[in-house]
Amino acid sequence: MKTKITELLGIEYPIIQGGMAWVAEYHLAAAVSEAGGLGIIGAGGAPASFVREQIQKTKELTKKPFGVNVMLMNPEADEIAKVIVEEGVQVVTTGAGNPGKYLADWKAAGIKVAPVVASVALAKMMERAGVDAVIAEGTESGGHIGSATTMTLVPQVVDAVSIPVIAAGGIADGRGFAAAMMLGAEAVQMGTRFVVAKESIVHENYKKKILAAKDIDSEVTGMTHGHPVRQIRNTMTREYLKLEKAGAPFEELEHLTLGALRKAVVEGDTVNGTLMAGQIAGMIKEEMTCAEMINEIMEQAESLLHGKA
Ligand code: TUI
Repeated sequence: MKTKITELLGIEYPIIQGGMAWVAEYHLAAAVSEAGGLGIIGAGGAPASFVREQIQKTKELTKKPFGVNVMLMNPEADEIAKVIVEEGVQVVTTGAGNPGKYLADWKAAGIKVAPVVASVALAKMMERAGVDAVIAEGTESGGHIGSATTMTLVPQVVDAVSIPVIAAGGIADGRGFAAAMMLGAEAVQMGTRFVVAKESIVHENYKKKILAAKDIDSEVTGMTHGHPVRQIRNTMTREYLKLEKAGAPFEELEHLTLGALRKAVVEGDTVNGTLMAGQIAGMIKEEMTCAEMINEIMEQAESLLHGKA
């Protein structure tokens, strides 16, 4: 399938992997790129040296394009921005902030840049700053989120900018993909479905929680402190929300979440860990390879979009 995004990025299918902290490491990124999508290394809160290693390992596994996601709250974001240029990375996505100060260097290096936006205002600002595309991410997504839904955000961003729009949040099969195209998107970004990919290194306990999740099993913590994070309900979220409701200060709440994503992804701690996942987790029932997922999604979407379903 050809779209403005497959042409821009030099990929086969308009499916981009979310830049998930801890989860989106080189095995997953390489597998998605090898399957014809765009694999992404998620820098998350990692040091720049770790990101460089991840880039080098991905290059050993695939000759196809891949990208790096810069989580802009990372204290080493400046160094990571430089590593990306030095290593000749072809595509950058960003999250949790405004990447404005890095754009000149990235564009001078010929890097394609697609920031995540959660509002029309930021999408327009990013277009003016010269980015190549924007990722309109709805509140259905896992992890750090904005407040608009994918259904409302994507068409409003499409109407507001002339650059291609990538839809994200709540998309995990060919129906969601086709719907995103109907809203005017040129590609989709998926996170939660790739967490349970066979190539994903995420702890089996975490994967089982996603596979067992029902439609309303996610919860948003941190709303009162301006850092809302969607994750699967567990002992930690119950405790967090109880304290948050009682007006606990940020420092006390932060204590609960510090290192909790690592606990979930690496140690498989589903009680005290942060099981970030989107609302679509309830629909994901099977662990598959990235190639199987992408092929299934594209087949379903093509038949829907061509009226054959
Ligand atoms: O960034 C994400 N999702 C994430 S980042 C993350 S790392 C983390 N780890 C532990 C606790 C908390 C976070 C986990 N999930 N998605 C992209 C995204 N960006 N969603 C929303 C935004 C966003 C919000 C506001 C982007 C820009 C923005 O505007 C800021 C500004 O300065 O204008």
